Amino acid sequence: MAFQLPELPYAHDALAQHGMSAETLEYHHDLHHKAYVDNGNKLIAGTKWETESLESVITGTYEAGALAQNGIFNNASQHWNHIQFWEMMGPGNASMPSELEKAINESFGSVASFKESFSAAGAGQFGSGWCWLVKDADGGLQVTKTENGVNPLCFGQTALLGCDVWEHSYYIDFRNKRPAYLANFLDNLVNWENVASRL
Ligand code: MN3
Repeated sequence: MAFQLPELPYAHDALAQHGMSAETLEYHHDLHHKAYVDNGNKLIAGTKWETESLESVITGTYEAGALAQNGIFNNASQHWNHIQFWEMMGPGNASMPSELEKAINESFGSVASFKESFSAAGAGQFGSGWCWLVKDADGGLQVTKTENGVNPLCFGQTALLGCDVWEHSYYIDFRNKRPAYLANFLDNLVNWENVASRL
């Protein structure tokens, strides 16, 4: 089915006081995310993917190591990643629900240790990509990082939290300071209620 750019779940300036400016969201949502939608729609037109769900397009076109050649995968996965990303943030500064805190403590020892691991994954992703908190098929949580648009769906994992570490996500507000962007994301931008709802 044709990809559609969703509205942001909050106003463009709603996250500004939490470290993500309206200008960043204007570029990132209105231009970058829209481009993945538009390019994806052009590429799936007339193919068997046109009638498939977004998730099926992603898992059906993923080929490890063949990303640069795979325009349908790249645009479909980035479309899905950004839908999740917008929902995973919020202006409400939601505190972490206890069931999520318990699951994080069980897998990482503490919330602080989880944050350290997540930030290290994001800072250590060479070039464009994402860092994630995922739930494995066996129910355990782990932190991962992926290149370009690759996401947890490719590995049969559930994405609980993801952070976009492409430069377009942080360069306006944080310039080249990706670790500062990641720290601000975890401390001020994450909607922990949304993350818990994905458990
Ligand atoms: Mn992006």
